[in-house]
Amino acid sequence: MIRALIFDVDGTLAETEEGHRRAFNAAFAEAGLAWAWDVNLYRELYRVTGGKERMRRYADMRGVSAAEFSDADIAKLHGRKNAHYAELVRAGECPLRPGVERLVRTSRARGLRLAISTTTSRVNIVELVEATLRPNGLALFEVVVSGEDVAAKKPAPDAYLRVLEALALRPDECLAFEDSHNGLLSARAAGLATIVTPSLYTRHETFAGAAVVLPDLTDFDLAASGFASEAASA
Ligand code: XBP
Ligand code: MG
Repeated sequence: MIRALIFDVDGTLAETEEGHRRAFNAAFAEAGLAWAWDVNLYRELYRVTGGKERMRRYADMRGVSAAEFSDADIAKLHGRKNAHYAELVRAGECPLRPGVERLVRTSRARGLRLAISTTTSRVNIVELVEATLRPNGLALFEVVVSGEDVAAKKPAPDAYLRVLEALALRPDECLAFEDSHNGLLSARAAGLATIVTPSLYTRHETFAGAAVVLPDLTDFDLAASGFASEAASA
């Protein structure tokens, strides 16, 4: 019996990665760094989950040492990147993906519990959800676990395990929604059946182990998908 739906954020709720990429570039330019991430490079860097970790990987690729570019430098730059990202989100540049709002609202209305499990920063979750699921979008989600709340980001299962613990539900009582290979690995490692809707930066990835892979959530119907749920029996 499915009692809760657990959503990834970036790429799943909304097509956000172009927003993140542009925001990184804006922060780099503002800091006087001659760094610019194009789409192809970002696709490669995207395999590293977490914006700070992604910057560290890029510094390593360029042979820039931790002494020259410290964790404090990264944290400062990441804060500016998130500020630029917030501006883009507020300007409507990262709309929800098709079918997301319908699924979120109908599921809630039918008594399913909703949660978020993501590696992105909490501030980015708040900005996105409040800008796209008006009014009070965040209140729709009973549990929100961000990258800052866990020791290990996806593909580790930590973010999903934390959500399950907070919901006090077993994995077989929840469904995960993901867009990426790393997200799928994370959800599966937590024991969750996972619906995958590949996004702009993950379309080339493989999704072995997914319950189903769909272009988006437009036609997703929990009752018709074969998962028994509180909503279906309501
Ligand atoms: C996607 C990520 C994030 C974002 C950037 O996470 O890997 O790092 O690209 O966000 P998910 P931050 O799909 O799990 O939401 O800069 O805040 O890390
Ligand atoms: Mg994602």
